[in-house]
Amino acid sequence: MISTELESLVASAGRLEKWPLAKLISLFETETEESKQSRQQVMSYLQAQHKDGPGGFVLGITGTPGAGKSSLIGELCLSLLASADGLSVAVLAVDPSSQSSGGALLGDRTRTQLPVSNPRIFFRSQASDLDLGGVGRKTFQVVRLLRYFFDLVIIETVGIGQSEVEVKTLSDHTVLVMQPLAGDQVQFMKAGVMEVPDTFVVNKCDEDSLAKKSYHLLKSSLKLVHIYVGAEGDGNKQIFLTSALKQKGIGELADFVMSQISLAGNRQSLQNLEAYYLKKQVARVYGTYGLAVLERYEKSGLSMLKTFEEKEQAIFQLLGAALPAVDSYCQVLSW
Ligand SMILES: Nc1nc2c(ncn2[C@@H]2O[C@H](COP(=O)(O)OP(=O)(O)OP(=O)(O)O)[C@@H](O)[C@H]2O)c(=O)[nH]1
Ligand SMILES: [Mg+2]
Repeated sequence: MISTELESLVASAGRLEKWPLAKLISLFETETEESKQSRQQVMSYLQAQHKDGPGGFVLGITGTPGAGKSSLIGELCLSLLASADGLSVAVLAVDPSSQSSGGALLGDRTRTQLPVSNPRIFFRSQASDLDLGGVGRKTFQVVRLLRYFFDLVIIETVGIGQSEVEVKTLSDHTVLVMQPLAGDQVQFMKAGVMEVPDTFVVNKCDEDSLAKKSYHLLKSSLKLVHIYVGAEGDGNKQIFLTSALKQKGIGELADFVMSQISLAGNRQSLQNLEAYYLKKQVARVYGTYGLAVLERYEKSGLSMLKTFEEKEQAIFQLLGAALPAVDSYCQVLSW
């Protein structure tokens, strides 16, 4: 059962009202007992309302620091809002946490030029978890919520190795944004990172000659690692050349994003995503032992539980229950 207060918050968020959305997101980012209970109520309610799952398409945008991700997202949103009638977009910018203070710089709020007063767009900045590089638990929680309210959820994260893989698990489509290539970046491509993105964008192609050169250099570099660029299909990937500064190539990228949104079966299921994060949570606290217990429990009863929160609570209760047994065993040994 959902409380009346939460029900009205969800209804207002469903109308894309900014303050209720922000309040709900905060509930999903906080790890208190109370917020967990509220989260469970909200998720059960939303799941009951959306029998076919959430409709939102998740676009992950990653890339090296300063490649122009925020600027590009700003331009892309403007183009999407202008061309797609009624499309609603949420942007979740995951800032790298500052190591010294543990807080986020939240610089993206000022850099992304989003028409934030537009009722069809919502922007949220989030500090990344220190232990996980680019995206983490909080990002997962917020993305699974936003997918119920928005047609498109864009995640911006700085690409630093592992985070590309993380953002890919959260996203239905992943885009790697880079700057026009220099020779040393070709080396970086061999590190296995290039297999991760579905699509490549070379931003800062302010001049056409630079755009052409970048396209050919990237295409031939990708070929070296057996990634082929060309028309869609046959496992080919695409390269887009953009300039956020001069608004070049943005319309093409927006059209491509719209085509991805409209492709049926192009969304990963929320269940898979939740199962992945449950495993991750368990492994983080209890390691391989926890994973072994989870695997057995999944076969016997965990799958009967409906929400991620119920499952999380049940497995952690079970794993925690083993500790008193260990204590009594140790006591027996010490006698
Ligand atoms: N010349 C040129 N500069 C650009 C372009 N896009 C972004 N910039 C500039 O590049 C710098 C970084 O842009 P951001 O959009 O903040 O890049 P980012 O990838 O989001 O940066 P982080 O989030 O800090 O990793 C800013 O000074 C932008 O003005 C472009 O198309 N051409
Ligand atoms: Mg940025």
